[in-house]
Amino acid sequence: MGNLYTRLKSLIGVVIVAAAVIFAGGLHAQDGAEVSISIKGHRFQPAEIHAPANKSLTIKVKNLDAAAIEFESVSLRVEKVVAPGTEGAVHVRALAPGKYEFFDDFHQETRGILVVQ
Ligand SMILES: [Cu+2]
Repeated sequence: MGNLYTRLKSLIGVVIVAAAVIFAGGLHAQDGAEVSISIKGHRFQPAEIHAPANKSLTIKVKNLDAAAIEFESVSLRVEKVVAPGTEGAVHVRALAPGKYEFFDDFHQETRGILVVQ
């Protein structure tokens, strides 16, 4: 029966590790919100993105165009160059509810809005 006890112990160990990983993953998800956006044909897709208030935010910007872009926002106080065919992550502080405009600083007609609520 010693063998069964050892196997049971290691099984419990595996379950505890799995539970810890799931728990840590859940905590991490609560740290901040994440939203994804693409640029294609010098347009943001979608042109309006939404995020929860009072949570730090990561905006993942995928540049599907052949030219570099610079994701920029005065009100969000961020700017980040994203090379063609790559994805950049823009980190934003926790925000009050409101609308925050952003644009591609290299192609200023390319504009979008972040709605925080
Ligand atoms: Cu700029």
